[in-house]
Amino acid sequence: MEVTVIIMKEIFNIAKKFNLPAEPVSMQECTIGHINSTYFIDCENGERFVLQHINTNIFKDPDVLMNNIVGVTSHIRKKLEAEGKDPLRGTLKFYCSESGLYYYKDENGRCWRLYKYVGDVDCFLTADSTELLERVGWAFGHFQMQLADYDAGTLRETIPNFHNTVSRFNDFKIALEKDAVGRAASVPEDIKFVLDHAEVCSYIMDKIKEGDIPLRVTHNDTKLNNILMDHETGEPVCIIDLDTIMPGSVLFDFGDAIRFGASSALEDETDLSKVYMREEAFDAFAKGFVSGLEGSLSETEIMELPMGALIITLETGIRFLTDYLNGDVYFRVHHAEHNIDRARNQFALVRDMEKKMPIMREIVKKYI
Ligand code: GN1
Ligand code: MG
Repeated sequence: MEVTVIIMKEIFNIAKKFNLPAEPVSMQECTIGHINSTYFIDCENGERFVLQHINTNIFKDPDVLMNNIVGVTSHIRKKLEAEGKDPLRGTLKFYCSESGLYYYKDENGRCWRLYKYVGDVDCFLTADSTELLERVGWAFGHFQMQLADYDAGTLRETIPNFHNTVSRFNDFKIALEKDAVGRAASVPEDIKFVLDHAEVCSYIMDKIKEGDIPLRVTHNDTKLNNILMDHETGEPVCIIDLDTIMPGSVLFDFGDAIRFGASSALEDETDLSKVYMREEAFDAFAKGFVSGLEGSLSETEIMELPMGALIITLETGIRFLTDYLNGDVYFRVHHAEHNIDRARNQFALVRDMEKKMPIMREIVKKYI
């Protein structure tokens, strides 16, 4: 039997543990995403599901992970139902496995989960249209509003210190000291870039500690491709990739969305002359985001949005560089230089944001 047939059979057997309504007949692997492995499963009755292998090296406790996700999606589902909207489109529906849990542990100890595929949607890796970015911004802002009354006390941290840039910097220092795979000597400029930015790493954490920036329930991974848009109307439908929903700052979600969606290039573009922050994209996203939050942001939060973008971009670059130094143990890479390429790309974006900080501040001022 061909390897792909064996894999398909194995994947189907795992999917069947979730009491599928009909026999699975075909499967397609989704290659986007640096952490989990994702498969689309088509059943004989025409229904489609998404099966994911949870990366438990990273999400160490699948019970905590799925409790957060099921809690949050149930909360959103109730709101959608009350508003007369289709909950099967507006949020993800996860299925219990035969064990009664929202994941299945196979005989090799691997954990899997299954949810219903949301159809007739588009998912973008880049966005030229400012109109699209304004809608995406609105949707991520609205998502925080949907969770504004969610009991944050029931949420557990799936990855502790996820957006604690200071602790990301410390992890980088440890990786540098260990130099586990002997790569440090080959990337002196990138290392210097991070060391030169040591002080700014505490910017958001200090504001949170001082009480200037409140904690909210945040998504924490607001990449453009984590939102599904209606294929017909172009309206935002559903926010996906809910693994890192935790208490956090609005600056994290805004920042991560800008570093990805307002960049002129993909995250791993190696021609750095092509990498810059598009002001008009920043403006459109900021406009949508603030309006999605329906006046609930403080003036300080709005004025700090540009620094949120800079810090999260810097943090992501630090994480890529750290993983490069550690020997590519965290992010999925497609070639040996992938993590260093990504890190340089993020640092190029940081440099551009540093230059454009006054412009970004002028932009957000309009939305106070
Ligand atoms: C990872 O799930 P995915 O691949 O979209 C990472 C994010 C990074 C992103 C960089 C749990 O996201 O934090 O911003 O890669 N997710 C986790 O592209 O670490
Ligand atoms: Mg993710």
